[in-house]
Amino acid sequence: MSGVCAYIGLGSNLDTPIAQVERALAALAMLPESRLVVASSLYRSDPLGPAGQPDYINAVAELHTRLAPLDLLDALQAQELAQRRVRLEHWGPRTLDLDLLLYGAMRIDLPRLQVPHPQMLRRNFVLLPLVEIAPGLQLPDGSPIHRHLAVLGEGGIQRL
Ligand code: A4P
Ligand code: MG
Repeated sequence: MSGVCAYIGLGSNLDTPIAQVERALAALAMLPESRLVVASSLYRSDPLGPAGQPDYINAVAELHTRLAPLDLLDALQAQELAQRRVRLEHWGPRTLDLDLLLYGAMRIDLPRLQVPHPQMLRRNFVLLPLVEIAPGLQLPDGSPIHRHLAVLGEGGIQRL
């Protein structure tokens, strides 16, 4: 399978988060017209957003896919639903969050889909697993991911 190299961010902080992330990775491996190339380690991270919520488990997966970006987003949202995601409040606790971080070097600015994911450069729980599996990766603007991670530092996150 060739196609485009896409990166997916996974996050969970409810209902056995490690199992939620592992189940989502298994589902990514089953996506049509796609191949799961590699998944990062799992990381435990301090919650960003409303206080008092449990720690998150985060990971990043590399997918080679022939799915168009919106079809891939549909598949990710279907999996969030399949894992009965509870969407109570913005940035609040959730059973599963799947973000399309990067889709090759494409930039997308649609109401339903912005790529690169608008928040990714502010989140070391995204960049650290991403650098683990793709240390030489660059953003569409040519800037190296590891440089963005160096700006944020590695506080509040622990590799399992
Ligand atoms: N959407 C647009 N672009 C994208 C994209 N690149 N990937 C749209 C995925 N979705 C994208 O998302 C709202 C809409 O974004 C979707 O309908 C989709 O069409 P959502 O996840 O349903 O909404 P939300 O939960 O209200 O907010 P948001 O901003 O998506 O939350 P985030 O950014 O996903 O953050 N702390 C730690 N430590 N670890 C975490 O993983 N995650 C969050 C959630 C907060 N704090 C966290 C973590
Ligand atoms: Mg999201």
